[in-house]
Amino acid sequence: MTAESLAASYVAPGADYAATASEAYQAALRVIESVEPRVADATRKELADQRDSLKLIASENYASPAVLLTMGTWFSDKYAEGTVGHRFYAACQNVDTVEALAAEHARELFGAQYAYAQPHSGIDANLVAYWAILAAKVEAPGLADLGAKHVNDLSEADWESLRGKLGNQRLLGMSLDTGGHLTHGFRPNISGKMFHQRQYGTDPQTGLLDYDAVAAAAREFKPLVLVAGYSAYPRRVNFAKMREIADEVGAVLFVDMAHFAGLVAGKVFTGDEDPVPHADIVTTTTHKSLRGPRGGLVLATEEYAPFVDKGCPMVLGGPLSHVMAAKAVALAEARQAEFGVYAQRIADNAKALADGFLKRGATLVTGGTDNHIVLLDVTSFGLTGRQAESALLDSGVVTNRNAVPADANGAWYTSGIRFGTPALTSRGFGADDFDRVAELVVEVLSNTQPEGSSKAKYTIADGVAARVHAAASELLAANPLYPGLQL
Ligand code: DSN
Repeated sequence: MTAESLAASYVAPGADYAATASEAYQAALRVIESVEPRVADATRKELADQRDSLKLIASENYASPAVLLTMGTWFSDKYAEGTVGHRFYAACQNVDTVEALAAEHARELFGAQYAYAQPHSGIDANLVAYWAILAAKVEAPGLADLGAKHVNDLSEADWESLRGKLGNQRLLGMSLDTGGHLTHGFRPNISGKMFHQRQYGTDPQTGLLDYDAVAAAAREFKPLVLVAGYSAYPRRVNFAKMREIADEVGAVLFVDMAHFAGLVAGKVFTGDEDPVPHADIVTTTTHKSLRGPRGGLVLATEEYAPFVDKGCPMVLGGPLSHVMAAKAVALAEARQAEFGVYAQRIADNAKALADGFLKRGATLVTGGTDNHIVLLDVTSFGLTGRQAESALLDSGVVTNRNAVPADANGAWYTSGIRFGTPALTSRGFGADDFDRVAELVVEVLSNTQPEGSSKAKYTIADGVAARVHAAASELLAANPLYPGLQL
């Protein structure tokens, strides 16, 4: 499949699709304009800006017009607390339809026993998962011991005792600076306050996950929940090994696949690298490599399904029905054969980007990538992540700064830049384009100097930002975003 046909396959499946989408957006913007023209203007400008920048933020993508349009409907106006067929509100028959479709597509796509499409975001999905585990492993046996069926039946003293147990459980997850997520037990996050937490890291020499070290930490700490998954680790994880570790210490294996769900959906990660057959609960966002609307999703085994299904009222209020509808559309797209081609290209392009950096002498955390992420250590350019991020942005390259393991500059200034390939791959970028991206990034960073001892201020040599932005615009014009879509 050529880059052009790949891009076309998701934004323009029919001959007049782009024209139809153009008409739809033009009409919508006229309506918005009649009420608040500044919002219509900002909406047009956002598309123009996204069209003319190299979007390399690893957690972003471009959803199809079908997904985007599905979010702009009257489903937004409907309350539907509860679950399919069991709502606390009347007249939810159409929400039932779209929620059931989203869950069905998710189950089929990932081979999961159960799927829950209500979480509004990744953190909501993770909170639903954590509380489902606590409900299954602590609350339900606690109620049984007390001979009660429902928490409302408990005396004040028994409820206090059970609440104490719920708040006294252990979680072991990957540390933020080695690539884990805030919600994996980072103390400033609620996950680090709900649980007694401990963090595992990566090998200080290689930057790679050390399963023996994870196993040793698990044996010593004996967590209720072992968390696997990452936001900034540029390598694959062996979930069969994580399962073995969890089983050895009697932990529940929870995998957050928010970043790489598209690679699982597209069957790039299979066998030991596919978390779904190995984990008790898997969560994801739907808007990253999965290329859907902004939202969350929980997959679970039958054991945990009844607990996840109580995400509302446990953690969530009313679901975003319009977003669940868009999840159904996006998951239907991800079930098409072309999505597998797209997912493989995400990984191939990341490799091309990493190779492009390495051959130009740059330093990468773990020395490369085998997923969709490339983590560049910018200290060799004499810069902080903050300076590098800003200099790249001035040059039309949108990235985000990210900590590297044991980062001397901390989580705010950082020493790294995280790159991801899902978005530009959606535009049709191929390996040669990503090599050129590496060249442009290195050109900017090699020509950027810190100002004095500041960790934020910097100077770019004259003409470099404009020259790189012009070169980026050429690449972008050859791989247009939403080709044929006119506002
Ligand atoms: N903010 C997301 C990311 O960029 O990885 C994770 O929450």
